[in-house]
Amino acid sequence: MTAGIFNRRQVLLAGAAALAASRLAHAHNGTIHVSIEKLAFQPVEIEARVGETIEWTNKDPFAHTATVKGRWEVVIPPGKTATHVVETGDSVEYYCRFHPNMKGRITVVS
Ligand SMILES: [Cu+2]
Repeated sequence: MTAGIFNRRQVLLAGAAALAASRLAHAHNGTIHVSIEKLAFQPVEIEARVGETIEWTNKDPFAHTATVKGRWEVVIPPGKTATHVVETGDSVEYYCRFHPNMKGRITVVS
């Protein structure tokens, strides 16, 4: 009987985890993590609040950027992290200046 309840809880937890994973990435402790690997931002789309920090981790052996033309640019050296604090008006698409096919999107939510 106890085992049955435990199993049901496991199933519920697995379901909740799957649901969470399917939604847009969201902040933990005010920092949103985006990894860069094999010439791609992961996740591609993030939601952020003004004042939260986006932290990119570059797992590739060469530099990337997160660039919003005419606004800001973050250079992320190979194997390193770099951050940007979300500002009003940061609902933008960004790209890598060195690899313009690399694209990401930030949506500012309140
Ligand atoms: Cu790049």
